[in-house]
Amino acid sequence: MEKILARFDVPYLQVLNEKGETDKKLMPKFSKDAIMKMYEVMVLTRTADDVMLKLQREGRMGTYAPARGQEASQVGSTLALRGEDWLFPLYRDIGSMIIKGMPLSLILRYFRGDERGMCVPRNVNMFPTIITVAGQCPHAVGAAMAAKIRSDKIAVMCSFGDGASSKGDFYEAANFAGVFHSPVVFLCQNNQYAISVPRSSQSAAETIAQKAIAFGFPGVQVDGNDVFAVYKASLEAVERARAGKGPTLVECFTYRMGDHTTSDDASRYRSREEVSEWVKKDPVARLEKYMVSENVMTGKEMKEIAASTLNEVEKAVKEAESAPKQDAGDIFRFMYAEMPKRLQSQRDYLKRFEGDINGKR
Ligand SMILES: Cc1ncc(C[n+]2csc(CCOP(=O)(O)OP(=O)(O)O)c2C)c(N)n1
Repeated sequence: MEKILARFDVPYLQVLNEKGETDKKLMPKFSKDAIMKMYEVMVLTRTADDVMLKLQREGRMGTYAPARGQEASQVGSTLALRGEDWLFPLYRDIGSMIIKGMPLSLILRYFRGDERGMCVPRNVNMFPTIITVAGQCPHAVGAAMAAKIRSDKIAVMCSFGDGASSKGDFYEAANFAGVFHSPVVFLCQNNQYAISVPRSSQSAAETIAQKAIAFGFPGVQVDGNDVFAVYKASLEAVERARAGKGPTLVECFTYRMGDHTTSDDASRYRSREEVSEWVKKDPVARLEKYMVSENVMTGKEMKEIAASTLNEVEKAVKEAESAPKQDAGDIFRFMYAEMPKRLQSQRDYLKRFEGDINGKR
């Protein structure tokens, strides 16, 4: 006997195309203010990104992972969350962190090497950003499982990259999430590269979204440079989670326009032609085209937003740079409520060199 046991679909969603035109049937209901807010945070993310790159080149910032090109994926997804929902971000997620309420000055401090920058304020339901690729996936699912046990009607969003989708941490987390029907949204920002490894070498699967099927929950691929589509798919996933219907994988098909980090040179592994094809799909420019044609905002208002966001970023930079110098012991302080002996001795060892660290000797 031979028969087909199951068939699966992997949907794709685009609402706003490269010309700035929307599919009216799919367009979510947004007020003019909501669209303006979306745009403002996307511009703030891009401005902060540009400023941080310059600061790094001037020696005023540590290694930084730019978000340029991924603003729609970050802003559209996190906007679907409420205050009580949790976000587990990755290092590149400044747009998501801003939306979740993380003060920009703290984000800047973190990338300046100040551990206190990731001491997330109590009223912000976000875990500190994690550098270990995919390490946030089990944490996020654990939090979602806990929420379910406590009957908290919340959703947890786990943000990660295409490279992270090849890690065991992701598979283990996704498996648990499926089995325990956890209220989690796996938000994969497929920016086409994991440092120099292209998506084609990352996985033989046609989409990352389809990986969800193996774990027993739905996956959808969205145009990650279309803030409306990202929002729509993320909101559906978040509402499914809150309603007790389990996890969803949302793959945002996007592009990292800049280098992987300030220590990378992307021109060594990808062509100018490839980058310029993606520049045509720029998420910020696309939203601008829409806003102008739909009379949501004028060019003059856009210029005002550019000036006010630059102002906001400069204020945050001043705040970050004028923070009191950190104690060398701080890198240990935020790890455990009670510091284990092993860490105490490492801290004491480091403290002996503190003068050197702060340039006092
Ligand atoms: C466990 C682990 N292995 C390797 C690294 C080094 N590393 C940092 S970022 C990165 C690529 C991650 O790519 P992806 O998940 O696609 O996210 P992206 O950086 O492109 O946003 C690697 C290999 C790391 N931080 N953690």
